[in-house]
Amino acid sequence: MKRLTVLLAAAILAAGCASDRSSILKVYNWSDYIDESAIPEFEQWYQEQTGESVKVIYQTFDINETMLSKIEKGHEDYDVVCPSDYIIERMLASDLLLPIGRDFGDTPNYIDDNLSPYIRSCFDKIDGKGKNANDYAVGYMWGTTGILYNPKYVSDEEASTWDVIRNPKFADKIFIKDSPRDVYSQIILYLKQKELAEGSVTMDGLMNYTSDADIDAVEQYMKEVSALAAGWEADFGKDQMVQERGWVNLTWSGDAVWAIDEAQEAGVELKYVCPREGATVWFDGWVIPKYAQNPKAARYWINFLSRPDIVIRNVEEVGYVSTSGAPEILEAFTDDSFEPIDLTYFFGEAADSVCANPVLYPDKSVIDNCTMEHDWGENTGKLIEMWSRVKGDNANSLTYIILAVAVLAIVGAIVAARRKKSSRRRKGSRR
Ligand code: N2P
Repeated sequence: MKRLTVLLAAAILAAGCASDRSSILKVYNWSDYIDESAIPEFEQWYQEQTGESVKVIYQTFDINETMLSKIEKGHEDYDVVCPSDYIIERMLASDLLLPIGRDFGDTPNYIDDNLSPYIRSCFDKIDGKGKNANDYAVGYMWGTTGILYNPKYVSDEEASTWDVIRNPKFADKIFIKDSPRDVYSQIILYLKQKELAEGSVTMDGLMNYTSDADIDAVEQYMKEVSALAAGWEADFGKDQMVQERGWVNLTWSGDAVWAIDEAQEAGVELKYVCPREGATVWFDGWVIPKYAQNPKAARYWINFLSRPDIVIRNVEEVGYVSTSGAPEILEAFTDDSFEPIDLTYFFGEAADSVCANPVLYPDKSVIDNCTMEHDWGENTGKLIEMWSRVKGDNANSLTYIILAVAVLAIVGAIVAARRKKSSRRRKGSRR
């Protein structure tokens, strides 16, 4: 009888959950990648626009590959997810995405009204195996990968090459983004600089250098870096730089902007550069996985996040740059304290001399020395294995400290719990 009651309760609960699913939107985004007050605002806006209610369940990730493996396994029914360019390419090739329709009834289509033509043209270059990425993904934020450094310890000249991460002068002060694909791309650009200068390879071509010999060359290089590095970071590098525990950080431009602003308040100067050997430009975009249960709310979510006032709030909060090329955005980020730069590629012909933060919006000359990453297909596994070999070699001091603190905390908690228990027992036996 008891068992029957439990089964019945579970069935009622399951039925309740299933019917609730259409009023839930499951969002999977990078950590620190939104102004969180925009989430309840979306729920209210969705109700106003559609007359339907929705509750957002918001979860975050730090590494593309972690997110991808969840989606690939199909165990998670996220409605809207924010992968990077090469992952979008992979998802398209594996037929994991739904097209993003533009059916918004009377609600304006903020997506197509505002998306920068530059972003659209980059998405055109994503190889969707016959599908155009612009039909399956909408840009969110974008930026470059480069070097964040502290000029008190590292000169501009030293920071102008990727090789700064292998400079013994900065031992134990170097943080590397734990993003195998991004790091590999920069190191292959560095290692092949001679061939690039001679014109026997192109930057674009190098993004497909996945032979065992190339992977081996990057592995050997990264093992030297590993011996010097203070840590691999998915998100904490920016804090380490602000606190001057790190002097060099191979990172994304958005983290750099956040760190530069934060450091300035603490009286610390930080700078960011895309090294002279060339760098990569990346794009994160919203996609709707084919296991989504609420594609309608997902579509509205993407539209809402493309609305200029929401874009500005998100950019101000997270430090990354929106893919929106709307005039409101150009106006909001024009700032006379900066030198004029050429942003025609992003905002159109009139933007040939705009005073804007060049870390947020790189000058056209920087973008001309950047390339995009692509999916490695079945070779991805080789890269991931190489990366864990490189990281495995580096049990650095920070790792040891974190491990030691964790072990001490666990042991302390166990000892405290035992003491409490035995003192309770003693009191009990006295009564
Ligand atoms: C922000 C993560 C940014 C992702 N925490 C860059 N692809």
